[in-house]
Amino acid sequence: MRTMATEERATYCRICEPLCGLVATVEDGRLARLRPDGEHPLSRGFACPKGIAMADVQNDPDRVLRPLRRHGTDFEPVSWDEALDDIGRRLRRILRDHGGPSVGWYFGNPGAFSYSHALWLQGFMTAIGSPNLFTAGSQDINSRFVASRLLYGSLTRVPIPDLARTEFLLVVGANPLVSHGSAVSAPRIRDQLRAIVRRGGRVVVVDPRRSETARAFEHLPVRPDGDAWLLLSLLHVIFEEGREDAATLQSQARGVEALRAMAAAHPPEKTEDRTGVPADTVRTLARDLAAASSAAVYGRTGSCLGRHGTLVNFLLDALNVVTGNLDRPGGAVFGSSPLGLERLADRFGLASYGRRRSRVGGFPDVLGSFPAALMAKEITTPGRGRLRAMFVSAGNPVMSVPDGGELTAALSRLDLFVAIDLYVNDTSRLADYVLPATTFLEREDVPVASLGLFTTPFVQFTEAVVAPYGEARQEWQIIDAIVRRAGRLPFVPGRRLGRLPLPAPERLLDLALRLGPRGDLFGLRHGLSLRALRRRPHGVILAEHVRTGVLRTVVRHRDRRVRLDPPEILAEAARLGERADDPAYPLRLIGLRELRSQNSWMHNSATLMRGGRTHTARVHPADAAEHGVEDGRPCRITSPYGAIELPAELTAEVTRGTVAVPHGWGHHGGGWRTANRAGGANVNLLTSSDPDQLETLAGMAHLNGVPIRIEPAAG
Ligand SMILES: Nc1nc2c(c(=O)[nH]1)N[C@H]1C(S)=C(S)[C@@H](COP(=O)(O)OP(=O)(O)OC[C@H]3O[C@@H](n4cnc5c(=O)[nH]c(N)nc54)[C@H](O)[C@@H]3O)O[C@H]1N2
Ligand SMILES: Nc1nc2c(c(=O)[nH]1)N[C@H]1C(S)=C(S)[C@@H](COP(=O)(O)OP(=O)(O)OC[C@H]3O[C@@H](n4cnc5c(=O)[nH]c(N)nc54)[C@H](O)[C@@H]3O)O[C@H]1N2
Ligand code: SF4
Ligand SMILES: [Mo]
Repeated sequence: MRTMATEERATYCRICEPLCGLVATVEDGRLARLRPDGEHPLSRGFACPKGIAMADVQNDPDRVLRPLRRHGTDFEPVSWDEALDDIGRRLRRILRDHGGPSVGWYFGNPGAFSYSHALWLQGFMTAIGSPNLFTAGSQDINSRFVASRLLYGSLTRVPIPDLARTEFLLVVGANPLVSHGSAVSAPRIRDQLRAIVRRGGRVVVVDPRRSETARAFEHLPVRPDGDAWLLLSLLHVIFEEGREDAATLQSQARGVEALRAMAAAHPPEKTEDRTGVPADTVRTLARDLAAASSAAVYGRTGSCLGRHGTLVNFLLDALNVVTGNLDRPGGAVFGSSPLGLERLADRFGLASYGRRRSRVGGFPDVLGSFPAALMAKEITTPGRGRLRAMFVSAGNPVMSVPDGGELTAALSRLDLFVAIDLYVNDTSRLADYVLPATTFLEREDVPVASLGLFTTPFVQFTEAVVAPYGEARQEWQIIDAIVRRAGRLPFVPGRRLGRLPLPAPERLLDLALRLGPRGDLFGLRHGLSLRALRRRPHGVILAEHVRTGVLRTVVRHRDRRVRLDPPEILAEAARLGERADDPAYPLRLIGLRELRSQNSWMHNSATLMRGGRTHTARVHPADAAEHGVEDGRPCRITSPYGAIELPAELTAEVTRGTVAVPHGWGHHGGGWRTANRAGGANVNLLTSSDPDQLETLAGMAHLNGVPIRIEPAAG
């Protein structure tokens, strides 16, 4: 009888941003199960249901494990060589006939958790000479990056709340008890928030929905998209009552007079209509915030996806500066990557903003990418630079980008469409080829994108815990092979590097670690190297707290001061409220994240779908009564751009006038059978890809606060 080889291997989860430690049990080369890692120094035995259920994805019989080629309306398996040869040949022809810009790439959210995927993708774009990169960022966080660019002169410096030391956390549009924290990496974030209250501090949650986080702490309901007015009114009160930290402002910032003037126009009594927040409440909150011994103002998708996302993010940080809470213990602080990435990005011109303009709509690039909402029109609008070929890796833009219907039609018209994914999803089902990617459990990694966002500075390297199943390959290998088949070489991205071919990712990582701010400088001092990280499989805490007093090294403006009067922001503030409300659409649609979903991609897990989960629209009982909508009955939601039908779930957790619907449901036609059976509707049939509807400064999709009406569904 054969004995089974069973092994336990420490790794970390790469589904969402806390990156919790996991232990994988591997039996004969297959993943048997995942459990939380009790020895992980930050997550200390915590993992959420999604992390554990990654085992379902790993072992999913619906996973794509061989290259698939379109065959009529279906797919047939082909060998890697057949797939790559054909893709290379077609790509070469398209490049010859139409040039680099006719080739586009959409890079989805899970790609951001891989240390090698984004780098090779940049190498690909550089090699073929195309500016047409699109990412999930324009549906997620680009407004935050642009705000940082305007404030600090650097797109990639995003302040994080100093959770361990703050006495007052003001959360504007985030639900960390469900999302587990975003644009911040803080394992066990629930415990961290509770600890604030336990030591006598406060957590106040500004949200149109009484979210899980709002319920656990203090809730301040706001009208969807009312945040700009609310934040301006908070600043108004602080300035009017002389509660600003004048000394800190003097030393840290410039342009405060313009900010003061902007806020002066928005007393809380005047903004009540926009925010739904009583003026007295705003005044009290402003005083409490200014009086707190330390405070951090923090926002996430609820503050990024409205009509004025960049302005709102700017104002969040402005509040931190004005109350003297930027770059100090317990305030909003700047982490730094042990890879020295911030400096590298600046030096090599990788963190660009507005260096190029999109062909359609003339939007500035953000970190070298254009608004994904424009993809469909870039494919269908005639003229030079029209997209003829698209690659989609780790994404499902038909479900995640505005106007999924328009995108479905456009993607079907391409000369070449290649998807790199774990599944055939609603997007990749339209492709000529679906190429099988490894899961994160099948690749080595380091959390490059999160290293500067840990509230406790931390780094972890993991090996792959299982070898790739079937014929799955890592994205960098796939991209490398495609570039070479197209007759080019993948170059190190960046403007000032000349043409350096990319070495293997582990080699690059080791270099960056060793030459980075905590590196061993190849033995010149005690410090980090890949070898050192390999010896610490549960990860390494690098410091107890994020360093403060670093602002002058963070800010890239010549005078090293935070800029509170960027002309882009003043212009945006002047545009506030320009759009008249159409009485035909009296309600506002917002998003919602669920504990057992991850955007569109974990609905095929039996464990997560247990209990007959369904997709619903949460409607306030009074709004339902007014529009004749009944609990549990199908209701029709109509926006100026489309309509969907979903069962209504009546609940007073949403404020009056607000309807909340999760995104990422309504799968059909893909290869994930459980997901297809789950039903629901694609909420992004209600959102708009019209360039006029995108946020001006960052080209962000408008996904929260979308005007809608509801009525009972016919029949
Ligand atoms: N379980 C789970 N976790 C996830 C994900 C998931 O799908 N499921 N997705 C991951 C991803 S990709 C991301 S980007 C993060 C996002 O992380 P978060 O932003 O923390 O997640 P959300 O739950 O979307 O929280 C946004 C909150 O903003 C509120 N909101 C909506 N509109 C407005 C508004 O106009 N103003 C204000 N003030 N609030 C508003 C919503 O009601 C919601 O409670 O979560 C990550 N984590
Ligand atoms: N209306 C509305 N729309 C939204 C949002 C919202 O709040 N409201 N949120 C937005 C946000 S914040 C985000 S991040 C986007 C997400 O949007 P996307 O990134 O476009 O889509 P996901 O649903 O995350 O799908 C990810 C795909 O990657 C695949 N995948 C998973 N792991 C890997 C891997 O390691 N390699 C490869 N190659 N593939 C992998 C999955 O199978 C899945 O098909 O949605 C956005 N869309
Ligand atoms: S919270 Fe996020 S990182 Fe942690 S186990 Fe869950 S999905 Fe993974
Ligand atoms: Mo996201």
